[in-house]
Amino acid sequence: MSLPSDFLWGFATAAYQVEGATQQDGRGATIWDTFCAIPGKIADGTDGSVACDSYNRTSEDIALLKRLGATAYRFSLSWARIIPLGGRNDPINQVGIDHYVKFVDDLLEAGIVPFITLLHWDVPDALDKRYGGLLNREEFPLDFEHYARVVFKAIPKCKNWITFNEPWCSSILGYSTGFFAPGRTSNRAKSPVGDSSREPWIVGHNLLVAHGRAVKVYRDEFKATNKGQIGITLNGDYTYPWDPEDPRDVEAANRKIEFAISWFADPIYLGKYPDSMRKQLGDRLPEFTPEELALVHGSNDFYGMNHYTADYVKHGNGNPPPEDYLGDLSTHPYNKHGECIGPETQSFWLRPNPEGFRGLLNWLSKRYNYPAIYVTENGTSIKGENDLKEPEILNDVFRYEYFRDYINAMAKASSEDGVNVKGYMAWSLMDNFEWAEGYETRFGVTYVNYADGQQRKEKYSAKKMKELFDAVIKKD
Ligand code: GBH
Repeated sequence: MSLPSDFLWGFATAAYQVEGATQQDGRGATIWDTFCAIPGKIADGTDGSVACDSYNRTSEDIALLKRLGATAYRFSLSWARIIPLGGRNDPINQVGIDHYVKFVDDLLEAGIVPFITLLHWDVPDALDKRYGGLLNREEFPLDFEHYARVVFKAIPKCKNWITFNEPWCSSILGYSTGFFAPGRTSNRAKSPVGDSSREPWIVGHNLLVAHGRAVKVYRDEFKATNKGQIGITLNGDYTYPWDPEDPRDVEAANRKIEFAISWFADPIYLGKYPDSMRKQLGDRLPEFTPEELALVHGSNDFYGMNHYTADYVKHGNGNPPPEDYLGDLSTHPYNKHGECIGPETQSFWLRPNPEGFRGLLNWLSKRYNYPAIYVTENGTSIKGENDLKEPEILNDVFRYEYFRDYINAMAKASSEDGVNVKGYMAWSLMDNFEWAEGYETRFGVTYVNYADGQQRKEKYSAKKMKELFDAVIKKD
């Protein structure tokens, strides 16, 4: 088992989860600042106002990456630092741009290849208030296109661009369950506004069109000179039928991936929404206009893959409620024979299943004709980790074993199955603000001591990562 000699590996983070400094240097508010301020939305009542303070510690973070041997780093830009009000006629904040230009220069100087995500969920709040943010089919894609152009122009040295992180989460968690900002849902106990039967499908559609617009700008105006590549990052679990003998479970397991991933990837690679989604959602799933489809179809230079876990899937009753977003099915940690998918972690949705990583790499490769894949996130929390103190908390053997098994599964997919995987970024470089879970759930290979000035200390998994990759990356 092996990975190609030019394989890139490193770590990933996102602006709102690590930067802090939310009031600094002219940054505008984002929907996450607003959401965190609503009592009850974040488990421990915290927010991202300080987080890891990475905005003020760029050289410390780069030194850390270098020490760990990383050859790539994926991070996201805070749109509201660059255009505080977000819109295409709003003022630009040069200090925000300068910050990221210098960060990219410093990464390159350290020999680390930057992967920039344009939007990792933190939509400028002013756009949400002005016209409904992601719900607006005309305005949002145009404002995103403008923001993308400003950034491409300012940072020509970055060669790897990701438009959106996990549009599934923005759509479903933001507009169906209300678990994430802006928290809209039909559940009136959670939100006075929202329509879970329609809004998530509209938002998903608008994100696809906005992605297509940004890609067109990059290809038309920058690609020839800057020679970079651009894609979108999608999240999705692998699935196994709860009862492999029941064809309805087999079909449901496949449908689960279609509702999570093909919702976005089919329009991009195949030029249409999956039949299973059209069948269940009817006209609640928007239709592409010819102009929109021309923007979306063929709009990935590479596939950005976020992957963490797998589920057993049982078929539903054929009559899903209007707020169903899974595809008329249920997910389970145990199958019919009582076999468990993997051990528990601190995250209710995450159980390690490395074989599923290989399974999904193959599933994607077959459906989308072996695209270039960058794994833009993969990692795990550990049950009870946050209850530990130093030095025990640094001894994350469970996380190390997770990485070892997932990296080996990926190497097998590469050398034995012909999957075209070109890079891997572990989630995450350091413990950080885990959205609705606050700081109670840790994903870092580096421990962050929030009680003591955000001090960083490498865990065991951080120190072992280079060794794991050295063992599988081919030498020229
Ligand atoms: C990533 O999403 C994010 O990109 C990153 O910011 C985050 O810190 C990291 O995971 C760790 O959580 O509420 O039952 O419907 C991972 C994919 C998809 C995992 C949605 C949680 C919630 C399922 N996420 N899922 S549910």
